[in-house]
Amino acid sequence: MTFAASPFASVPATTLSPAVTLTIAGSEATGGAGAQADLKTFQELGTYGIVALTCIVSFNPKDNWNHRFVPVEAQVIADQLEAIQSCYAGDLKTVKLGMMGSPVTIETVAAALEAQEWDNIVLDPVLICKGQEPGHALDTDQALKAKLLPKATFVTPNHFEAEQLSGITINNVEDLKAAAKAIHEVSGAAVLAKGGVRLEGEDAVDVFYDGETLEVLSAPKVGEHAVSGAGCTLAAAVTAELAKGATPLEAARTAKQMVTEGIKNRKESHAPFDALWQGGARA
Ligand code: PXL
Repeated sequence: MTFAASPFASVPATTLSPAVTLTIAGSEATGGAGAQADLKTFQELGTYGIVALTCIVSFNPKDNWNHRFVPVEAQVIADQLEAIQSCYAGDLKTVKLGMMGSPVTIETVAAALEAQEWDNIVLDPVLICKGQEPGHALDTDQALKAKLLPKATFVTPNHFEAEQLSGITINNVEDLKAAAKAIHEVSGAAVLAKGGVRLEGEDAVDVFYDGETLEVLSAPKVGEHAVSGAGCTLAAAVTAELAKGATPLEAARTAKQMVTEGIKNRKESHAPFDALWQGGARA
């Protein structure tokens, strides 16, 4: 039996049993970002998607759509991961790390990661969440850098996160390249640093660097506004492609293409931002 290949599948999902992909991430209730975006991406790219929830984010329409954030108790995160890792032992080799939200969550996740071998640990270094208390957010950022960044095999910082992780101010593509290199030096991971709509110019430009290959991935900007779920979808698509056996560079190219199509075919709502649709290439 074969599965119909998604238009993005640089590596077609032709095996009987789909590759398993886990996201350890937060719920974003409106479905644009977080675990919901990850699962839709996994499905679209033909992997078997699983979620362990770290927190629940509910935008607040009465307060400028700021984030209401509720962490999932550490023991409940550990329980989810115990169930998942026992269920798919031997099969589960690829994980995506999304929003963690607290130092204790990061410690819990780091311990679960250490309980087994991984082929791919894709870290979307979600550093801030609007609505979190600043002191708490800083502790979370430090824990993420200390405990998860060193475990990552692939990191996908956005403009802000790339500045924070590299210490470099990013105003143009050359700065983005320098930041990608610096983040590779500290983590050893392949890096896909996202300029997105934040850098001036006609194109949304991202930089891939894995210690050997430096590649600028570029696509014409679709509007000038960031779309909800673009970062989550990009990292989830990298995760799915790696799980199917793509190289990091192939995975990055496929992910960029999927995000571009998803933004072109985005979903409007009453929120002041649109959300990427993972089925964009089917539209
Ligand atoms: O896009 C970053 C992100 C990740 N995870 C969750 C979120 C958001 C942004 O809203 O809510 C759960």
